[in-house]
Order: sequence, then C-alpha cells, then structure tokens
Amino acid sequence: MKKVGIVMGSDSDLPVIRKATAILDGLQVPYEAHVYSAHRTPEQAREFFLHARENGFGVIIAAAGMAAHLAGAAAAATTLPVIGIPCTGPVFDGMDALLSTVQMPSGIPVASVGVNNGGNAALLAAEILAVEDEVLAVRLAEKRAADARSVLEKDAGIMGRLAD
Ligand code: RP5
Repeated sequence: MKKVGIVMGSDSDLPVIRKATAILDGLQVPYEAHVYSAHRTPEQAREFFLHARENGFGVIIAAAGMAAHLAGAAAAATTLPVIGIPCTGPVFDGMDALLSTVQMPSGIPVASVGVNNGGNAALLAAEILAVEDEVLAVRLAEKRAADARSVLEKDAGIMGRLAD
C-alpha cells in the first residue's frame, strides 16, 4: 500500500495531526510524518513534496495555521492529491488558515477539510488510497458501519439521558 505523507508547519499542530494518525493506525494505513514549514524551512518542504511520489507516497496531508501556505506549496510541487488541514492560530479562530488553504488559484488544487479536522483528512486520504485497494475499502466500510452503530446506541439512550 502507498504511504500517506503527513507534513505539519509546526509541532504546535501536533494535536490536530494526532487525530489523523489515530484514524490511519486504526485502518492500518502506513504514514510518515514531518515538521516542514512553507515559510521557515521552504527548501526542505519542497524537497519532500517533489520526491514524494517516487518515495512511495500516494497522498499528502498538509496541516498549517495562520498564513497557511503549506498545502498550496505541496500542491505546487507534486501531482499527488493534497489534503489541507487549516489549523487554529492565536487569532481569527482558524478562519485565516481556512481561507489560505481552500482558496487556491485555478490549476493547483488542494482538498481542504474543516478547521482542525485531522480525522476527516485521514479518512479522505484512506479513501483515495482505497480506490486501488479493496482490502482498505472493506476496512473503511466496516469503520463507517461501526461509527453508525455508535450513533444508534446514543439514539437508544438519549431519552434516558434527558430524564436524568
Ligand atoms: C504555522 O504557524 C504552523 O502550521 C502553526 O500552525 C503556526 C504557528 O506556528 P508556531 O509559532 O506555533 O511554531 O506555520
């Protein structure tokens, strides 16, 4: 199976990345994570993205906050699919990173998930890899069914919780 390349702009983004790696671990999807910044270490970031395909990656997840150019910088350097995770910063509640990630100019796409939504980034990455991997597709379907069961269990108990 191809690997997911995970890049975060700072180790302060780690709580968001942990949500992604928890999902990937559960689905037994291999990944490799790095801290590379589009601003602070642009050469190292670009080098990683330029060689990602030949190094066995099938999809990139790029998480960054504030003026979040990391996902765009990744997409500029590879034709692998790039999933951006906008992360909250000290001001604007992540709106700055959301717009920086999602508003890519035509020709260089980034698939942005919601602010801090590392879990959805991981699921989308797995779904991309599962296009060519039946075993992973089954694991994804099983996870979705398990998640649905958990919601139905909450439904079954909600009247009792309201009565507490
Ligand atoms: C971005 O700036 C990082 O992705 C992080 O979300 C934000 C702040 O970085 P630190 O100052 O916490 O290192 O590049």
